[in-house]
Amino acid sequence: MATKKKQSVYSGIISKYRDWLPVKADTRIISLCEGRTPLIKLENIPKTLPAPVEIYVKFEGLNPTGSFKDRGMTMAVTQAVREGARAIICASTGNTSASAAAYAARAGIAAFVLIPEGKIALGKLAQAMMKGAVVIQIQGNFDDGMRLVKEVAKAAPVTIVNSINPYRLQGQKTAAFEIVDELGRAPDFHCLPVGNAGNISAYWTGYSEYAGMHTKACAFCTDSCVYGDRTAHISQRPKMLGYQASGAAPFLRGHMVDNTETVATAIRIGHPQSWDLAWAASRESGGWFAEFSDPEILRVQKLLAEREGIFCEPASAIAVAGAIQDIEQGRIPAGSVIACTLTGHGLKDPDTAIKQSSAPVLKVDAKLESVKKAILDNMK
Ligand code: AN7
Repeated sequence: MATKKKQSVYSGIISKYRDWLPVKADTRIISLCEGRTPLIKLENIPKTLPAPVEIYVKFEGLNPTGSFKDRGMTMAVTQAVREGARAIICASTGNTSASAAAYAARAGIAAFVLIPEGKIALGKLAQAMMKGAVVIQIQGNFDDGMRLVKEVAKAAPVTIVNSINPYRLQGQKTAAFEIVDELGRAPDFHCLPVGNAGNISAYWTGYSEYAGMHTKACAFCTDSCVYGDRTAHISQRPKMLGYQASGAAPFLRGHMVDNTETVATAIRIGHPQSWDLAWAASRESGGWFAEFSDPEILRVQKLLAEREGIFCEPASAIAVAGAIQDIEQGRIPAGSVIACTLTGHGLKDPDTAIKQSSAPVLKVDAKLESVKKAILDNMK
């Protein structure tokens, strides 16, 4: 009998992209098999647009904790454990806390998470609580939490795992690698939501490294590259398009914002930590920023769910809202290949989804006739 060939088991982004990451050979990797998320080509929404384009969504909601944060967290926690940390800490609008809690649990260390009271989606809070993080609700917003975390990390033995930790962006840049590996090229445009602005900076680093270049966003390449010479995988990098909620849009205002409000609580951030890096990504790539109101964000979240069967959280939908608007306004030309990052899963925030859903939930008698009538009355 022929022996079965041993399959190689996928074990996360560090193993996959090790040559591109600051990880030593003997380092214990803390992973939950994050990454390898699907790049889904939209089929129905593009047909409604004035110009023929290809739109792909990178569904990062399918990471182990339901958001893109896992890519950065595997790196940050792996490094923290290597340095002997016994506790990690972050401020969070929700997803970072869920991810930090998961990777800390995996590593067997403590996680402390500071969240804005009443402004975090239920699914995210449930994750942090279940995974044993110490949840500290503050009577303030994310920006207050971030300030406190920086202060407390100077006074207590905790490692910050927010994206000011340079290992975070290193992990997150692997999403750009995956897109190129799959498409065989870089997209012409890359659309994504911007909160703390770490992710847009990370993608730009990833695309730049695959183009054989280096950016300011790579804290590990100062004068010379720590990884040595690279042959370019791609000849062109995408224009980076960043979208914000109007109630939390410092990149549109041109300065930090103090009073933030938006239904997209994930990106309710007025003092982005990667301000300079994100501006660099935007300028170097020839991209731009734009903003959307809460009703527009929710409309596109619903559109993706209804027309494509893809359920992302409100903050994520803003990437597709941006792509649609820029195609309609001609800023993205016909024939373009567009990638949109759907940063988090819709199940993170069931309250917002149910509140805005117009889908009828019918109540009928438990009888064949009643169920049959409900079906015939509601055929598309
Ligand atoms: C779904 O969890 O900042 O611009 O504390 O959860 O890299 O900050 C979340 C951010 C987009 C913005 N989409 O990314 C946190 C946090 C979702 C997010 C962003 C976040 P960045």
